[in-house]
Amino acid sequence: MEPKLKSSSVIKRYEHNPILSDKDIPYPANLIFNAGVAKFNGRYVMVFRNDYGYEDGKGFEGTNLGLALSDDGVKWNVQDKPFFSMDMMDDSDVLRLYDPRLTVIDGELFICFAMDTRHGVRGGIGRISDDLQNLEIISLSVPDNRNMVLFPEKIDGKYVRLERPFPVYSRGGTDRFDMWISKSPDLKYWGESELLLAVENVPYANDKIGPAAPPIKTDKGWLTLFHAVDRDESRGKHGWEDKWTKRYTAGIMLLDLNEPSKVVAMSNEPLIAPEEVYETDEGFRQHVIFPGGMIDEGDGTVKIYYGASDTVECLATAYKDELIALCKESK
Ligand code: BMA
Repeated sequence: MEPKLKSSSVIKRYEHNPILSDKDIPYPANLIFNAGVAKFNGRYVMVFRNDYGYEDGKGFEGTNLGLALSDDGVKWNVQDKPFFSMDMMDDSDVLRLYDPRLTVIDGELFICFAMDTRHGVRGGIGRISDDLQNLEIISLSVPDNRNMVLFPEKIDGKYVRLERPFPVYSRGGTDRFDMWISKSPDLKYWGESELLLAVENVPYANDKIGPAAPPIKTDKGWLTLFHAVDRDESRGKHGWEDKWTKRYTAGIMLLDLNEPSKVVAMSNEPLIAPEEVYETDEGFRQHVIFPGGMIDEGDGTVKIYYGASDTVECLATAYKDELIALCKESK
C-alpha cells in the first residue's frame, strides 16, 4: 500500500479549480499547466505551458508557451496567440521550451525555462519586454539542468538562482536529483554553485526534488516552495500512460536571508499532496502537483499556482505566517 500523503491544513484550494485549462485557450491546446506567475506593472501575468496536437498513439505535436493576464489573479484573459512558439527560434538543435517561472527584479520581468535540445536539457533565463511581446534569452546552462528560479532581488550584490541539475551517470543511472543554488554578477555568468537540499533531507521524497516558485522575502527568511517526488513501483496506470510510478508533492522551507544557500527551517510534511479529483483521477499524469508561482499579496496571504496532473493550472491560498510556522528548524 502506498503511504497516504495529505496536504497541510493551512492550504486552501480555490473552490472553482482549475483556473485555466484547454477550453480557455483560443488556439490549439490540450494540456495547460506548470505556469509561472508574477505581479508586473499592476496586474498579474501568467506564462503557461501548452502541450498541443495530441493524437492517440502518436503523442503531442508540440509545446508552446501562452500568456494570460488578470486583475485579481483568479480570472484570466488569455492572449490570442502563444507568447512563444518554436517558429520564433532559429536554432535547429532546440526542440521546445517549457515549465516557465517568472520573477520581477528591479522592475524588469525575467523568465526561467527548461529547453529540450537534441543534445540534452538546458536551463534558460530570459528577459520579457515591458509590452510582454518579446523574449530575449540571456543565459543557457549546459545540459542537463532545469527548474531554474530567480530570487526577486540581488543578495550581497549578486543575482541568485535555484536549479536542479540531473546527473545520471554518477548517481546510479536512475533519478536521484537534488536542489542546487548558484550566483551571478549579471544573470549571464553563473558560479559559486552549492548543494542546497538533497532528496534524503525531505522525508516524503525518495526520487528527486526541484525548485518551484521564486522565493518570497519574510523576516524569518526566504519562504521557498519546492517540488518533491516519491516513486513506488507498485503503482500502475494513472492517466494516459500504462505505468506512472511517481507522485509529485509540494514542500516548503525557509532559506537564510543573507546566505540563501543555508536552509534554516523546513516542513517535514508535504504542503500540497494530490487529493482532489483533478489531481488524482483526471488528466494526463495523475498524482502530480507542480507549483511554479507564489505571489505575496501584501495582506498576509500568498497565492500559490500549480499545475495539476500535467493537465490544468490550479490555485491555492495560504497565510504567510502559517507557512512559516510549518517550517521547523533544521539541525
Ligand atoms: C517533470 C517535468 C514536468 C512535469 C513532471 C511530471 O519531469 O517534465 O514538466 O510536470 O515531470 O510529469
